[in-house]
Amino acid sequence: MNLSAHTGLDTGNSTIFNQSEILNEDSSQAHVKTQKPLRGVKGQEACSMPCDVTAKLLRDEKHSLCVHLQQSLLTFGRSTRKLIRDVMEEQQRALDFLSSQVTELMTRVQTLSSEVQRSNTEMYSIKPVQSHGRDCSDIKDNLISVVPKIPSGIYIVHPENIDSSFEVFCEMDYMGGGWTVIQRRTDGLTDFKRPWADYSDGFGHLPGEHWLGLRKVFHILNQKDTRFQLHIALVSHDDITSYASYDDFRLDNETHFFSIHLGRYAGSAGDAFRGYDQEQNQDTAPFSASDVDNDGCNPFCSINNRTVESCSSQHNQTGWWFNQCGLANLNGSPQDPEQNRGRSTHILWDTWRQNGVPHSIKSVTMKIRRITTNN
Ligand SMILES: [Ca+2]
Repeated sequence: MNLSAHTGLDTGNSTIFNQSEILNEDSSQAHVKTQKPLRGVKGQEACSMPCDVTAKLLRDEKHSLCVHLQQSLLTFGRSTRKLIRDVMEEQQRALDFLSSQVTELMTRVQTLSSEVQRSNTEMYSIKPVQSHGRDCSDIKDNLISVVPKIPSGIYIVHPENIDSSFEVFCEMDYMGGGWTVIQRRTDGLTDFKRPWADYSDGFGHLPGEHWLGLRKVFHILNQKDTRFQLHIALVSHDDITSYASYDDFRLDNETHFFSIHLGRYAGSAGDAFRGYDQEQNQDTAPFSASDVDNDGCNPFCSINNRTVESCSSQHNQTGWWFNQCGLANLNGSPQDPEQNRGRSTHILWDTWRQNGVPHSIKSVTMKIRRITTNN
C-alpha cells in the first residue's frame, strides 16, 4: 500500500514518519497506522481511497447501529405498550374486584336492614312485653323508675274490676308516652266493614291497623279514681299533621251501646265530634255498626238532600258513634277517597279543612292516657 503522501500526525504529538521507514513496513501495520492519523487529518486532499473505505466501514457501522437502535426502539415501544396494557388490565381487575365487593356489601346492607325491619315487626307482633299494668299509663308509671327508656310495643294490661287481661299497643314515645292505642288506620288493608260483635270484641293487628274493641276500652276507662284523655292524631295525604284532643273521655256500658262522652276539646283539627250545630253533635251518641242501628235517623234522615236510613251503610258498613251521621268517622278507609253514589267511604274529620275543603286523610290513631289527678 502506498502511503507516501501521508503526513503522519499521531494524536497531536506531531510525530513525522520518515517515508523510507513507512515503506519498509508491511501492509497490515500500515493499515493500522492509516487509521490512527486519519482522525487528525483536516481537508479532503489528505484522504483518498483508504478514507473512502473507512467512510464506508463507518457508514456500514452507522447503518448497523441505526438498524439496531431502530429495533431496540421498536422492542422498547412494544414492551412499553405491553407494560401499559398490563398495568391497565391490572387496574381494571382491581376496579372490577372493588365494584363486586361494593355490590356484595350493598346486598348485605339491604338484607340486614330488611332483617332488622322484620325482627322489629316480629318483636311487636309476637312477643308482648311481660310487664303488666292496668293500662299503658300505669305500665309507664311502674317502669319509669327502673327502665331509662320504655319502648313502644305490645304490653299486657289487666284493668281493675275484670278477671282477665289482654294485649294492647302502648305508645311510649309519643308526647311523653303512656298512651293506650284504641284505634289505628294506616294502609287500608284491614277490613273495617264489620258487625257489632267485631266492634265490641276488637279486630285487626295490634302493631298495625286495629280496633281495640269497645269492651276493652270500656274496662280501661271504667277504673276507680281515673280519668282519661282522648287524643286523635291525623295525617293527610299531603303529609300535614293535625290533632284533636278531649280532656275527659268515657263510655257508657254495653247496655247503653257504649255511648260516648267527651270533655273539653283542644287541637288544630277542629271539634268534628260536636260539629257546627246540635244536629251534628255526636257527643253522648250510642255506637252503631252495620247490624246495630242507633244512628238517630229513625226511620230516616235527610242529609244533603238525600234520604238516609242507616249511617253505617252510608259510611261503608263501618261502626261509629253516628248521630244523623255527623262530621266524624275515623273508621273509614284511607285508600278510598271516592264517594260512590253519595256514600262516604273515606276517613272523615270534616272540620279539618284547608281553603274550605276537608283534608284527605291518610292515617289516624286514637289513643287514651290517664289524666293526672290530685287524689
Ligand atoms: Ca237509622
